[in-house]
Amino acid sequence: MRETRLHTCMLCEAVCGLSVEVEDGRAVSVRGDPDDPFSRGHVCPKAAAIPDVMEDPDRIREPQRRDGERWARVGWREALAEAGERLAAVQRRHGPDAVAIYLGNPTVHGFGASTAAILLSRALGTRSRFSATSVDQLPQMLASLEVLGHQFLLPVPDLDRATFLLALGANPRASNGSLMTAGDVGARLDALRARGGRLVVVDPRRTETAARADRHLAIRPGGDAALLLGLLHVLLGEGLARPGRLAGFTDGLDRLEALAARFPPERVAARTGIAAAEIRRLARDFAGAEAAVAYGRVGVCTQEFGALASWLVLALNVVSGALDRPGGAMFPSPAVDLVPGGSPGSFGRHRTRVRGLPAFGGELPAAALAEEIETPGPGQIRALVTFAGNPVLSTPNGARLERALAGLDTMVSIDLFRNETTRHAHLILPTAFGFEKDQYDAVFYQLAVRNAARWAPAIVPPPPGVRPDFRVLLDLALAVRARGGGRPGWRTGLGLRLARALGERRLLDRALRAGPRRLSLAALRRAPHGLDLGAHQPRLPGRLHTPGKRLRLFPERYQADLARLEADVDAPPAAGTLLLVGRRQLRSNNSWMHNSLRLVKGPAACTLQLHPADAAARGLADGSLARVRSRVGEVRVPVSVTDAVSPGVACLPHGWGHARPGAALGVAAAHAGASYNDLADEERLDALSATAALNGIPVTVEPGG
Ligand SMILES: Nc1nc2c(c(=O)[nH]1)N[C@H]1C(S)=C(S)[C@@H](COP(=O)(O)OP(=O)(O)OC[C@H]3O[C@@H](n4cnc5c(=O)[nH]c(N)nc54)[C@H](O)[C@@H]3O)O[C@H]1N2
Ligand SMILES: Nc1nc2c(c(=O)[nH]1)N[C@H]1C(S)=C(S)[C@@H](COP(=O)(O)OP(=O)(O)OC[C@H]3O[C@@H](n4cnc5c(=O)[nH]c(N)nc54)[C@H](O)[C@@H]3O)O[C@H]1N2
Ligand code: SF4
Ligand SMILES: [Mo]
Repeated sequence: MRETRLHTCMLCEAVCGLSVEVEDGRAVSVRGDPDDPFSRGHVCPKAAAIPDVMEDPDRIREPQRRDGERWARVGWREALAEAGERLAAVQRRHGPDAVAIYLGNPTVHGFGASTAAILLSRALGTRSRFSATSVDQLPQMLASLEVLGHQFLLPVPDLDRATFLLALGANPRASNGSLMTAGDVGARLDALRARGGRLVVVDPRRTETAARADRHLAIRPGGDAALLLGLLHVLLGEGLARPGRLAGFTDGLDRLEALAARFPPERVAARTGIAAAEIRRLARDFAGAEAAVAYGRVGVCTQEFGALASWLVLALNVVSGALDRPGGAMFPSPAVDLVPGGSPGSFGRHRTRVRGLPAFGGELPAAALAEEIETPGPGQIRALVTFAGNPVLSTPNGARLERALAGLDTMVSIDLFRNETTRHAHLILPTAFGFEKDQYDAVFYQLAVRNAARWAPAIVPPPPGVRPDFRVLLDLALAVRARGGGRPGWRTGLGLRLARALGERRLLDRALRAGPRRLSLAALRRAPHGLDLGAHQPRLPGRLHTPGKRLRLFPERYQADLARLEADVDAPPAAGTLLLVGRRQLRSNNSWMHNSLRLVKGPAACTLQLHPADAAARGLADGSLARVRSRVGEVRVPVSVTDAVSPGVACLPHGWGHARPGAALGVAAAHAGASYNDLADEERLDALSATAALNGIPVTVEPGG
């Protein structure tokens, strides 16, 4: 029997509503749900690949145990008991911090998984906590913590009402938007321009988004903080600042003005690669637009000046009055509000043992994981739990991390596949995926351009040997605790047993009822296409979490990093080196969907883009193989010559590199590509926030034989 069921895509932040044809318990086709008021029927090519992942012959369908290089099936009871005992034994012997946990990106793509993953983290009682945050949005969360008082108070561009979008280091036409959940973001960008609005993109590459913008400014990698100071210089120096009602509760405007005064466009032009006249024009256009908003994303965060640049994006929105104004950068009012209950966040409360790098929100930078495993001494990491992550391909110097993982006493991975990371585990615990799970995106409705909510129940049964994430995470936590693991005195907040007994649905129902809109699971069930909860309303100063509800425009924290910025701004550009930047691709999703033939067939996607002049200077032509070297490693990849990248810039997508031995991903291995993060340097960090500076890596490129 064939029936149409509704679900929500769990792959990227756009949370598209899906209409799925189900036949005999199998999803046979996936389309956009035209009746979803938020995504309006939009989907991208990845949605069709969800069933590919569910039915992938390489998917792990029963717990597996590794003995040397051999893998064998093991029952759940035995697997959980053994995982619990192995982890608890390490903690009993070496202390709670000897067990680390790494939470990958899909953790935030579901209410049940994220809730249970936090509980497992707390149950382990370890300070050795890592996640994808420190290779992603950490600088934006830090800016929100410092300026607004809460790490989750992330302002979102009010895309549907803006008349001028300044996008830095973001490519929503490929990524479908990030920290800006927007169904059919391409159509929303088109609509902005159709109503007379303007889109200006700042990116070292003429991206898919830049190619359809009013203006593209090809910035030199890492130049954003300098550019933003140049813009602020013009705004503040020419009397164009319009903080409006924000001025009534903002501190530090005078100090920001004094800082910006030191950065006239003429001073930053060489560092940014953007002419002073262009910077002045941009500042005036931005100030003159009715509803302008600045938006920065991955390219602004994962670079050498990620923290300063992310702060200055927010500062530009304050100075121009865009913050909390319709058409500006606004704060959603989601049905499940993560701000009041969630921890406001912290920075530098503890540090890594080896390099002394700061924790953010209790998490240590992923760039430090390998050395914390390798370096002996008290607190050395001897065991690792990974959940829905692939740090060997997604964090800097993956090759080193891989060697470190091989030396662990114990590793337990909760994942769908035996991939480049999980193949080092001693036990892999497989979970339900896709349409086999309920879907509610608490995190992404907190980041949506319009208030919305959509809940979908699982619509097909999982393979009999797998279990829901929620249950596996809690059962693992209980198994470790039962054997004397964890940290005495550390509580999980919500009890593990209680959480397990209540189950994911009742916990969600509670969270919805406690939320500001007093919704319930029943209310969401009655609206299977999703609820439109309206446009954003101004929420400041009420929503600020700072003492006295003041907006701290110039937090002390950033002062310390300004000397480094000034030195960089005035340094002459190094001649001859190429700077490597990343490239997200519509048909690829971080490191883990390359086993879907439908997505990887066709011309190779993992190519190094070079400007024609740079290619010619190195004797490289389109399609020829290049050897790319950085301080930490080298890869060989085919070249694709294009003037979309600026001279001096080389561009490579991340998440590839599937030729490593030991993984069980047949299709991906046949379309292996090379891993960007074999070039990314674990010592190249944004010095202030310890976020990995994955972009702007100096590399040499030569013919690769
Ligand atoms: N198809 C697809 N969609 C995805 C993902 C995916 O892998 N594939 N991943 C998802 C995830 S986890 C995230 S976090 C989001 C990310 O979403 P985005 O941030 O929109 O994605 P990117 O394409 O990485 O955009 C970063 C841009 O920064 C540019 N850049 C590099 N260095 C600099 C610099 O120094 N300054 C400036 N101004 N720009 C620079 C790069 O050229 C690139 O175009 O995408 C999500 N959506
Ligand atoms: N050079 C470079 N590196 C980057 C980036 C970049 O732009 N450039 N981007 C960074 C960013 S923004 C991010 S978010 C990270 C992502 O980095 P990670 O989070 O470490 O890795 P992913 O590639 O997202 O891998 C997700 C894993 O989760 C598994 N998985 C998927 N769905 C589920 C599920 O429902 N349940 C379970 N149990 N497992 C599941 C997949 O099989 C896969 O193993 O990469 C970062 N690394
Ligand atoms: S845009 Fe994102 S949420 Fe929408 S179908 Fe594609 S991957 Fe899924
Ligand atoms: Mo990400």
